[in-house]
Amino acid sequence: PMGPTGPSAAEAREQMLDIYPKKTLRKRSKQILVNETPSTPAEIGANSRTVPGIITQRGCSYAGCKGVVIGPIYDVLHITHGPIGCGWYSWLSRRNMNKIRKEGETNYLQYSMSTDMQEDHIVFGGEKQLEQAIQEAYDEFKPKAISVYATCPVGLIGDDIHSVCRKMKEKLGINVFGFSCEGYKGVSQSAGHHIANNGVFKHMIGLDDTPVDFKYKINILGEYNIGGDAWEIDRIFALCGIKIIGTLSGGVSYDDITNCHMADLNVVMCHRSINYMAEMMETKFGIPWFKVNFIGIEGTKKSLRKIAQYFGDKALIDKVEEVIAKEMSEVRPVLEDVTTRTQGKTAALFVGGSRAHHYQDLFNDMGMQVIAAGYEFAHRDDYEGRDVLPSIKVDADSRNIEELKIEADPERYNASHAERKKSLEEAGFTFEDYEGMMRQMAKDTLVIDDISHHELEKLIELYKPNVIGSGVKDKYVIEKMGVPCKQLHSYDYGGPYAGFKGAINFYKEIDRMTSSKVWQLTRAPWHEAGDAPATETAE
Ligand code: CFM
Repeated sequence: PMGPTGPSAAEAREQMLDIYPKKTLRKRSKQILVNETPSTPAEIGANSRTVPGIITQRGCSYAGCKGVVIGPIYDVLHITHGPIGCGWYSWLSRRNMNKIRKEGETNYLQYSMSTDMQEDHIVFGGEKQLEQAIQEAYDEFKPKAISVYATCPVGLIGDDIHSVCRKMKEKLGINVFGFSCEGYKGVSQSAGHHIANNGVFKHMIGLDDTPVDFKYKINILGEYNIGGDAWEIDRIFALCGIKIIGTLSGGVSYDDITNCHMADLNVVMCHRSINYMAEMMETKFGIPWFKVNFIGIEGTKKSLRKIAQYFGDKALIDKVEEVIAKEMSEVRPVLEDVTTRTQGKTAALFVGGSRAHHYQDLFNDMGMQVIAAGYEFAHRDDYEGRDVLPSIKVDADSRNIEELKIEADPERYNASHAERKKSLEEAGFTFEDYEGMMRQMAKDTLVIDDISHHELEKLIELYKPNVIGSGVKDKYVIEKMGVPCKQLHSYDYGGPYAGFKGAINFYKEIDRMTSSKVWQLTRAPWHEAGDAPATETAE
């Protein structure tokens, strides 16, 4: 049996699938797996279209492009070309935190800019409106750069946002570029990440060749400063004496991004959203990259040590050990105290494309058992490990997004980085140890891709986990069923949870949530109304 009480994972799986009609059943069967042999994970059906009618947690391509990857760059002026809803709902709804870091910079993120497309534009075209919006935004704010995002109707009526951007770039003498990230492209926000990476690479990376005078300089890719995570990572790196040129894209400015190809190394935090960028920067500039994880103390320690080993200097290796020892002296007593209450409790995690994996480390630190987990939109490699990539023939997203053809830039390709990479590899240094979620999970746990509300309710009914990590689309359903929910996208109002101080915050928060008696007193509205609980009506 899985967890302290409840049926076996196989039985739970049957009960979740039970309700579906034949075609849906066939599809969902591939996406709900019992983790049998963690060393060689089974093939999971991931990154495929959600069956219409199922309540999914997923977002759209526009959300992945504007909302996730580019939107957080604080001094680029972001304009949504479309009806007002897309601009409105993506206005500060992700907790990527920002503050101006250099004099003379501006933070535009408190504004929501949209062309407010109307029926006229749908019928006669919206390019003039877009041109006018760019002009108006420029006159008002004089930004360094303006980016334009296409929403679904833009693609349907065929507005050419790129030619408008080119025209305005020439006219205004600033950088203006567009993203064809219409919401319907791909099967989730994952396609939007890819479109965003291509655009950032094409229009921003490599524009400023000013050398950065620092011994160890790196970029962190796939860290979006949710709840201040990037600032905790900055703090740790500053203690170690490592310079972060660009964090893509958390708390970052336009100038940082145009200059970040001057780094010696890229480390990748969220592989799902930005692996494309790491590969392109390696091809063009010769900057090596590897995967890191600053969620959980084990991951943080391992990642810091790996970076120090990469540079190979004894002084840096010692410094990193000193920082780890000092930080751990603060983490240890909190963890010991918290574990007396959290040991043996259970959790389930359903988040995005990397956190459902990364956050398992924090729960494991506290002696908690993750009984079920799944991503919303990750691909097979995020579940099964990067070594499955050669066997994935058609990527659902790649049908919609053209791969950029990147070549080495002979003038700026840093051959010394490439040589260093080669010699480190020969000495046994592993660059790509990206194992995926399933190998880390215990036998007989459930792995559920793109979980539906029905499946989630079943899971709660059968196991009543002590806490569920998820997002706002399910938070209140979960809590009405008497289980506390920690939002792992926004962190509710908490955080940071990365690094050492972040781990302390997380332990205390989960201890507070799982020790509270209030959840046992919860009576959902449907109980009061005399209705059967939702989990029963679903049957
Ligand atoms: Fe990467 Fe993210 Fe995530 Fe993601 Fe996201 Fe996010 Fe996420 Mo929400 S980039 S894949 S598209 S770690 S917004 S900061 S929390 S779903 S798990």
